[in-house]
Amino acid sequence: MTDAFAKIQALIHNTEQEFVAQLLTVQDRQQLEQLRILYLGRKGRVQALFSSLAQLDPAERPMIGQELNRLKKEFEEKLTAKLSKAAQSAKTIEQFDYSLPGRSPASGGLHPLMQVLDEIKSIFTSMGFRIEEGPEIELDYYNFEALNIPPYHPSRDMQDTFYLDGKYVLRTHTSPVQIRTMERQKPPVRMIAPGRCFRKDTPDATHSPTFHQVEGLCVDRDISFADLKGVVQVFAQKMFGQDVRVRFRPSFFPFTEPSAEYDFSCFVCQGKGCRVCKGTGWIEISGAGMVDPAVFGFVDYDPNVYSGYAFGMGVERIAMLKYQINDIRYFFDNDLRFLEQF
Ligand code: FA5
Repeated sequence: MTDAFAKIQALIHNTEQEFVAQLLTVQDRQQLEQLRILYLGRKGRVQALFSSLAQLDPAERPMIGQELNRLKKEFEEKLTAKLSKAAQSAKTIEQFDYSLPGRSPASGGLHPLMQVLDEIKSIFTSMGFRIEEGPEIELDYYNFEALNIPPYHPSRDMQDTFYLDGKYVLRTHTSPVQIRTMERQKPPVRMIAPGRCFRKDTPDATHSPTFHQVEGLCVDRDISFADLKGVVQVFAQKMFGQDVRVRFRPSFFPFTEPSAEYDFSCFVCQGKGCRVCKGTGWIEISGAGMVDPAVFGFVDYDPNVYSGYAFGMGVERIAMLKYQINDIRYFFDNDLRFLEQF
């Protein structure tokens, strides 16, 4: 083997390695064309190797010639493969229409009941009420006893609930938060307590076994029933506009004296009477009354100094009025066709 033979073999080896390395760094069709010219062009590196065949011993030429043909073929194939790959990705890019409007991600929203609760909270806080909370799994003591409902009292029947054991119940109303707040705080008290309640009620258009209430409590010197009526009237008008009518009816709750229930005029029939208002023209919204002095006894407030009013409104009933929904069960079916409207 001559020196020239060894030298050209080393050159072929290096050229091949450099080509492969450079091909890897090529980014686009233009660079690919430059690489093709550099190696396979008329004045390219493969052609230069062919020209150096003349320096070889004639017996050595066929072997190197074959080697160079193999190299040329390999470069051509590799360049073609890379070119078709580049063409394909360019096509993918061209097929994408950048002028199309973007797809906005589906965003969640607040449940209509939560929206109504937020509105109720903001109306009451604007009137100086603070927001309090209490547990949904409540002690019998707070849910009943401290509200002047002893174990034997028949009014327990109206709020039958789910008992967890002798001591705990799923709270039937938000009124226990009255007691918890008064235990913690001396008068004056002005608070609302929104939250979930549970009863063994058979579902119908206006009743659900799980529902929400907003409790209200105001205790100070010289608080009268007129204050209660004024606050309820302002709330009704802020929530439903000037035309809504409010009526108070006498009622009974062991923890208020005197007690009342108040209704708002029915949205469906404007007070004429329909299925939703059960023919009465009114929808019952809330129980209310003046805090019974016996309740003050449980929290150590002096009934000779302080008086107060309390109410417990049904949030679903308010939402039904607000959005003209004629069946409470829609709120709990979890049907997106309903929920997405809010
Ligand atoms: C009470 O729950 C008393 N705690 C309210 C109260 C508070 C009176 C403070 C006095 C002082 P009542 O059981 O009437 O009262 O319920 C109050 C309101 O909750 C009802 O007017 C109604 O709007 C709503 N409500 C009651 N039960 C259900 C139910 N099953 N489904 C939907 N809403 C209900």
